[in-house]
Amino acid sequence: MLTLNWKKLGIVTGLSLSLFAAGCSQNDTEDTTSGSDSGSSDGEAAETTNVGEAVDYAITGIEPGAGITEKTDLALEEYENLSGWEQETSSTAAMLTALGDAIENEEPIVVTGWSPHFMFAQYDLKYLEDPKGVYGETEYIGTIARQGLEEDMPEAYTILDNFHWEPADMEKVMLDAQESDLETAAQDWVDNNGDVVSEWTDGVDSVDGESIELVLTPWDTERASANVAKVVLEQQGYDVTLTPVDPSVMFEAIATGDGDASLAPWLPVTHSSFYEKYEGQFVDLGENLSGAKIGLVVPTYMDIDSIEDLEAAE
Ligand code: PBE
Repeated sequence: MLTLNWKKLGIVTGLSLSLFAAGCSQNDTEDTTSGSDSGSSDGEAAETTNVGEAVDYAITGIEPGAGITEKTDLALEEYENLSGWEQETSSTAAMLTALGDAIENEEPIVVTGWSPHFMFAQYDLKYLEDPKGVYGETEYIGTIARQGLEEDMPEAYTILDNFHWEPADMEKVMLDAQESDLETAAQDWVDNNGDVVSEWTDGVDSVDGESIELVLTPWDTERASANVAKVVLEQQGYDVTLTPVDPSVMFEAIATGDGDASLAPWLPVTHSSFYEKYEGQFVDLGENLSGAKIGLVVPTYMDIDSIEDLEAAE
C-alpha cells in the first residue's frame, strides 16, 4: 500500500480549491475597472515592451514533480531567447494566486498552464505558441494498469479499459465539486450519465468486495477521473482505495505492482520521461480523455503570442 506524500499532497490540493473560490469573488469586484484600457496611463505594465524585464525573467511554475515543470526546464534549454530566464516552482495554488494577483493589476505574468482547468473559464488567457514543440500539440490523458491486473481482476480491467469521457464531463465534475466535494460531484456525474457508464460496464460481472488501489496525481483533473472510476468500480462491488502521489511515483507504483491502475498519465509529452523510464513494466490501456493541453500561458492583454517573443535577459 502506498502512503507516500499523501498528506502533503492532500493539503496542496485542498488549498487550491479554496483559493479558486477566493479568486472568483475577487474577480467579480474588479470587473468595473477593466473596461477602460484605451488611456495611455492605464495598463502600463501590460504594455511594457520588455516582458522579460517586467516579470523579472521568471516563469511562474507549479509543483517541482509535475511533468509540465520538467518540460518547462527543457523549454528554458531549447529556446535561446529564454537564456537568463528561470522557472520558479512552488505549488498550483501559489501559481493560481500569482496569476489572479497579476490579472487584478493588469500586470504581465507567464505561468505554466494546462487544460482542462478552471483558469481558462475564470480569466482571459492564451497559450504562447511553441514553435519548437517542447509542450507538444494536444495531449491526452491515458490509463495504465499493473501487469497481471487483467488476469487477477478482469472485471475491473475491462471497466478501466472502457473508461473514456469528454473534457466537458471532467469539467462538470470539477465545477460541481466547487459547490460540494469531488466525491459528491463524481457520484452525481455517474448518476446523471448512466448511458456513458453502462458502456463501460456492459457485460461485466459484479464482484464481492475485492480490493483495488487506483493511483492518481494530486491535480483536480485526475482527482475527478479517479473519483468517478471509484464510484463505478464500487457499484460493481469493488472496495476502492485512491492514492495521490507525484507523477514519477505514480508510474513507479504501477510498474512495481504496488498500485493496480491509474487514469492519471498525461501523454504523449507531459509524462513522457516517466513513461519511457518504466515502459514495458506496465500495461497501456490507451486514452481515457482526448483534447488536453499544456504550455506557457499568459493573460490575453499581454501583447505577445509566442514563446519566442520573450526576450533574453541581458
Ligand atoms: N498537470 C496536470 C500535471 C498533469 C495534470 C499538467 C499539472 C503535470 O504536469 O504533471
